[in-house]
Amino acid sequence: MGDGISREELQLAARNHGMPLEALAHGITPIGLHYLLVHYDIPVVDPGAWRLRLGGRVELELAWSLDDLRSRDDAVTAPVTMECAGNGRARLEPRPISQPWLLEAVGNAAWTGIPLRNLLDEARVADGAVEVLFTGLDRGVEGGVEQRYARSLPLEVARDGGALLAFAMNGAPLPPQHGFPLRLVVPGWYGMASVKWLGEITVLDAPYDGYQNARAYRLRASEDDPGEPVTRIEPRALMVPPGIPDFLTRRRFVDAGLVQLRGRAWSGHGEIVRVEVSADGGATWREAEPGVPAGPHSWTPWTAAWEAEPGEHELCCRATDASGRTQPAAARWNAGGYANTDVQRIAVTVR
Ligand SMILES: Nc1nc2c(c(=O)[nH]1)N[C@H]1C(S)=C(S)[C@@H](COP(=O)(O)O)O[C@H]1N2
Ligand SMILES: [Mo]
Repeated sequence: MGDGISREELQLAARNHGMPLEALAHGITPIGLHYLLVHYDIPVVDPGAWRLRLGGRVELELAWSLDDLRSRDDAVTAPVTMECAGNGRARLEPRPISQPWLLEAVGNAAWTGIPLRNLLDEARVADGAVEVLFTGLDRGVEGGVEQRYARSLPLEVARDGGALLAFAMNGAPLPPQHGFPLRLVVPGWYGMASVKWLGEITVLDAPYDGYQNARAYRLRASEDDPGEPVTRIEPRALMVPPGIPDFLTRRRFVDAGLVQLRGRAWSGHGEIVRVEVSADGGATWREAEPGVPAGPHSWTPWTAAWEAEPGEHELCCRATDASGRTQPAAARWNAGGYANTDVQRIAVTVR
């Protein structure tokens, strides 16, 4: 794994950083530690000139300034666990060439904004509507197609899925890299749905066939398989790597005795019902103790006591959600490298 990382992959990895796994200790991820994924360039947006436009299959076309949105009295704040669909991609063999995430493309921020549903209701969605399209202000070329980053959601998800139009992150104005002045946050869905630098919302009467829905973000067995769309987050548990790291390999050194393992687990398919840990590379498992999440879309903290005996160990953890989904021992390959949730493995020397 990791062999032959190309200059292009390194270039992406240097722009788009992950959350260092020790930051799993923070229930709310500090802004600078939240992972970051930007397909093109971070746009520079003039907040005075900016407007959010809502049109398409609606009875009233509406527009709001940033002040309009910020001065409304229906803003809510919710902690939402966001994870990139490509998290785990660089663990696949062969490695699909894109942003080479290992395990760290996750964060849990407190987002403040207006429920999307309220704005859709004000514009009155017309008969025949099936999807809602969200178009960002960022532009680029991807797969040979020049585009603004844009993604659609099924109408029922847009209306009833708890989506927010967020203008603040952890109580501060959205920073440029996370979507200033306004972004969508879709709880439970992989990060690609949460369009940043939002410019327009368009209610559609036919499924969107643009690049980010029809070509990217599909689970494909091969490049020419049309595949299935990537939607909700598969369950995953991660642990704070215990002890201290070796600088280069990041192997851990832990003192013998009782070690309190801790981490977070999340899923977009239902609440976390079980977290298990293994100290022998997944040969035997035992139950960890899940705690209480800060909200319905916020990750679940967990702890597990480990009696560390001198020698070499491989620590693992895995989550199971209320839908019965769990994590595989071995990676599941697909051409885009999406939704790979094979269990975390941490090499530990106990001394
Ligand atoms: N406009 C726009 N929105 C976007 C993206 C983008 O490149 N442009 N990246 C998406 C992807 S793939 C992810 S995983 C999340 C990352 O959000 P974050 O950088 O705030 O963590 O934003 C999504 N929204
Ligand atoms: Mo992503």
